[in-house]
Amino acid sequence: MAVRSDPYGAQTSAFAGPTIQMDDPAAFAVLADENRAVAYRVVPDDHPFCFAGISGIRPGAGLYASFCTDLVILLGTRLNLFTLFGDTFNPEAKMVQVDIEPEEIGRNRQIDLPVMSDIKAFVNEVNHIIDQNKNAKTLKARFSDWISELHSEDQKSKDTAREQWDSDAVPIHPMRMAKEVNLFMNQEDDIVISDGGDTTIWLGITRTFRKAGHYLDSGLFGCLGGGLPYANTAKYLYPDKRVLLMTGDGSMGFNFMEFERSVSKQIPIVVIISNDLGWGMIRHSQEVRLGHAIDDVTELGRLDYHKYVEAMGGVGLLVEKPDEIQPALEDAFKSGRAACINVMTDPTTVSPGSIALANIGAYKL
Ligand SMILES: Cc1ncc(C[n+]2csc(CCOP(=O)(O)OP(=O)(O)O)c2C)c(N)n1
Ligand SMILES: [Mg+2]
Repeated sequence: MAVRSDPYGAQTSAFAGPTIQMDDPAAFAVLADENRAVAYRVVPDDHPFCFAGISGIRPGAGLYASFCTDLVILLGTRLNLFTLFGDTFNPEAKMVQVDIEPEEIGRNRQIDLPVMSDIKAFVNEVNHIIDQNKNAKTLKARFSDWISELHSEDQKSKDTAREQWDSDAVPIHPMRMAKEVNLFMNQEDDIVISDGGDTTIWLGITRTFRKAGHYLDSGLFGCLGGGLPYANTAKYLYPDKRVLLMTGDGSMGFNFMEFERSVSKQIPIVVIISNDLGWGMIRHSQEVRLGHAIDDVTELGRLDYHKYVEAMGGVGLLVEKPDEIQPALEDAFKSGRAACINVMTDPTTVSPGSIALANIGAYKL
C-alpha cells in the first residue's frame, strides 16, 4: 500500500491544525511529494513510514514503492508532470483518490475508488475505524515486510547519493552545499527557501522537511526570482524563526535590489548563493539535448554578489571550499544582519532535473 500526501492538496487544512496522525494504526508507507511549491508538507521526512519523493530524482524508496505498490491512495494531490501524469505508478495498482474538489478526481488516470473529502477528515476517519476494530497490530504485522523492503531500498538509494553529498571537491559540488545547509538548518521552525534551477533540485533532493509551511520553492511551474521576496516576507512575518534562502546566481539577479529592503528594514535573512557562473539548468539541459551549451545566453561569469550586498550595508561572505560553509553560516546568522554568502560551485555538475528537462523535449533538435 502506498499513500501519497501532497502539498498541492491545498484544500486540506494542513496548516490549520496538527499534522495527520499516521504513526500508529495504519501500516501506511507514506510517499511525500516532490512538489513542494507551497510546502503543505503534512508528513515529515523523518517519519518512519516516509520514503521521500516519488518523482524519481530524490534519493529514497519513493519511486521504487510507486513501481511496486498494488494500491495507491492519493490524498489531495494531482497527477502532474512529476509523476509523468500518473505513469510512474504500477499500471496494475488500484487507485484511490481523495479530494475535496470533485473535478480533481480522475484527471490523467482512471480512479478505482473516488472519495470526495477533506483529507484530514478522511485520514482521521480511517484511523478511527482501525482503532475501533482494534486491528492496528494486525495491519502493522501484515505490512511489516513491505516496510522493511522499502527501508532497505531507501538505504541503498541514499548510499548511492552519498558520494555527492560528501564530495570534498573544489569548486564545491552543489549537493555538498545543500547538505551543509540542511545540516545547519536543523531546527523544526527553521524556514528554508529555494530558488534557481539546478540549485532547487539539489536542495529539494537533500532537504529534510520537518514541518508544513517551512519550505518554499517555485514549484511545478518553476517561476524563478521569488526567493528573495519570499525570504524577506517570511522573516518579516516570523522574526523569531531563522530564515535562509539558497539560490542560484542567475535567480539572484531577478530581484537583487530586494536586498536593499532587507538591509534598510532590518530584516536579517541569510542568502546563500550557489554560484556556478551561469544559468546552470539551461546550460546543462542544452548540453544533454544538443550536445553543446549556447554560451552566449547561459554564461553569467563570476560576479561578487557578496560585495554588492556589503555595498548596500549588509554582510558579505565568500566561500570557496566545502569546509568553509558551516563557519560562514554561523557568522552570517550571528551577525543579526541581512547576509549574503557567495559560494563558488562547480559549473559542470549536472542535476537530475537538467537531465529530465532535456528529455521532456524542451528543445527542438
Ligand atoms: C522567470 C523565469 N525565467 C526563466 C526560467 C527558465 N529557467 C529555468 S532554470 C533556469 C536557470 C537558473 O539559473 P540559476 O538561478 O543560476 O540556477 P542554476 O540552475 O544555475 O542552479 C532558467 C533561466 C524560469 N524558470 N523562470
Ligand atoms: Mg547558476
